[in-house]
Amino acid sequence: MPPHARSTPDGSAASVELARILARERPALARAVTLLENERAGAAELAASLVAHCGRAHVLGITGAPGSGKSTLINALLGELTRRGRQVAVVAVDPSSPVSGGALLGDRVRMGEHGAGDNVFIRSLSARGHLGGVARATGRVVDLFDAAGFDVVIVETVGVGQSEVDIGRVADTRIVVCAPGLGDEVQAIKAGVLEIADILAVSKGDQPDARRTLRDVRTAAQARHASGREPDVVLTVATAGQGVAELVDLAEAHAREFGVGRRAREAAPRAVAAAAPHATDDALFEALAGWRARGKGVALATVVRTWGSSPRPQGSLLAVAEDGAFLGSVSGGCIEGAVIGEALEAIRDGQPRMLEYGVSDAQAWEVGLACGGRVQVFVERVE
Ligand SMILES: Nc1nc2c(ncn2[C@@H]2O[C@H](COP(=O)(O)OP(=O)(O)O)[C@@H](O)[C@H]2O)c(=O)[nH]1
Ligand SMILES: [Mg+2]
Repeated sequence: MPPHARSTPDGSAASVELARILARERPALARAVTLLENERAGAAELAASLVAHCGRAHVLGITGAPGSGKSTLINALLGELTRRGRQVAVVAVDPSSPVSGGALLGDRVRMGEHGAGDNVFIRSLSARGHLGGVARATGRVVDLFDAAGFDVVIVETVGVGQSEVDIGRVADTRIVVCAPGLGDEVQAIKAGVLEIADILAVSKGDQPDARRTLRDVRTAAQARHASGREPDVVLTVATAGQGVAELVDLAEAHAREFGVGRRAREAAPRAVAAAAPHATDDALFEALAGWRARGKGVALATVVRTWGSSPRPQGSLLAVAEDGAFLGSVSGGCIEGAVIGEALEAIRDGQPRMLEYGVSDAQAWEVGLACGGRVQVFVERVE
């Protein structure tokens, strides 16, 4: 049983659903994407509860101008990655097209070849409503697939500056696709693509202009050498599967060198930074009272028992508001995400819960209690 589910023995609908997600049950994944994409009630809580399970997937960002061959390349990558035994999820983001639109339908048909397999899960996201929605939904859906245990999560976005999704934020390895001709390569360089690319893939290598484009892109990549890491360059013919294994090799080498879990790494220090300045109990209760006065639901987490080298003593407090604001600390930052997720659920369902995390427990690795020790935390809604 996934650890998170075990820590909520109340068997609430949300914890059952989370258990199904962690078990990578496809209907649960599909429901979760829809919930997150449409920001329905419960989306923020689900997102918060996923965080503790994230950080293992290799997130590949694939970006480039429309028509540059991203979807075709992803289709080829799916073949190569599954041959290598990887479980792969794809999030295709195209804010300019509705889900049923031609471009995305085309994406689905091409990528659909692999969609039926248990090792591949593909979803398209589109902008619905307000600005910022796609970016937030994309990050959350990537977390969902990461938490569900996919080894690789591929995010397809339209070229730099044309998408509100900042691929540099989301992806561990950023692949920029440059198609031959049309001055795309020059455009790409102008658009600052070189600054974000870890790997430059010159697509449609079977086209007459491809060699020249490859030369131009190589020259541009070398020029960046002075200002940072020189991006790798690879020529691909996705329609014939050429250069695809090499691209996967380069991506995997990049992950080995720079690690994965960029999103998780960015989120974790935030949690630590916010939690670390030990709020005095007075300050914490003052904040709690302030949130309640503004009509927000609130919960309080209390460390009730510690073993070994737990970084926070018994009686340490963490206050959480329904919008995700929090103050205080129950650990060195390593289980705050999980506890906040539980607190949000407690605010919603009113059920108090006792949680346990620790190195002597099978859960330890799952919750990333890198700071050691073992801890029991009681979480309750404050009325
Ligand atoms: N000749 C050739 N055409 C390709 C190749 N890869 C993609 N295409 C074509 O380029 C067009 C755009 O591809 P698509 O993958 O939809 O581009 P995206 O908009 O970047 O996702 C399609 O007509 C593809 O068939 C390739 O390796 N060689
Ligand atoms: Mg596409």
